[in-house]
Amino acid sequence: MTSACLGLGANLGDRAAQLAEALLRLGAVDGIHLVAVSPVYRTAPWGVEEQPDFLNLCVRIETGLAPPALLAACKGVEAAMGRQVRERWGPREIDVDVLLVAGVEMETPGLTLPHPRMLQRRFVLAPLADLVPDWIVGERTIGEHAVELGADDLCEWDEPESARVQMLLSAP
Ligand code: X6L
Ligand code: MG
Ligand code: MG
Repeated sequence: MTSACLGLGANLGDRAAQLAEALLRLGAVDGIHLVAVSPVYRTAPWGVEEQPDFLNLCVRIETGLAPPALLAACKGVEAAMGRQVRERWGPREIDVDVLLVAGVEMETPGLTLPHPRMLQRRFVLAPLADLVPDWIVGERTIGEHAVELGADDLCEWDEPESARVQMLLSAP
């Protein structure tokens, strides 16, 4: 079994409900066990700025799946939830990304680990730093990367939506 972290985001529909549904679906996958879920952050959209704010969170898992199978499981959850193919970087009802797999560095056409752009994204680093502040990526810990990136655009703990996700996870 290997520890890994996934990043989830949603900016269409009932975002917290979709995050919770994705977590339940991930936890139901053979070979994926949820360990800890970060708080929910409300975050400004990156890439395409004219779209609704996102809710983002990260989840720590234990998995017996190799990285390509883990990625396939994430894409399977997106597909099962009816994620539409829309414009690049555009709005989506659910997004599940593989961020980190402990001890794995790899670069393939379909999957690069650690996630190549996660250190520039506040909406990834903030929840990730809540979960695994001491994991090392490159030369620094996640906590140090988060401090280095600092605060800029909207990226704030959404207390009510965090509570809703927790509630939906415990009593779906
Ligand atoms: C210049 C050009 C600067 C492109 C940034 C950043 C593009 C991130 C795509 C970029 C650029 C992305 C989320 C999001 C997206 C999310 C928030 C992406 C893919 N996903 N914004 N934008 N949360 N807040 O999960 O990450 S599209
Ligand atoms: Mg993403
Ligand atoms: Mg994605």
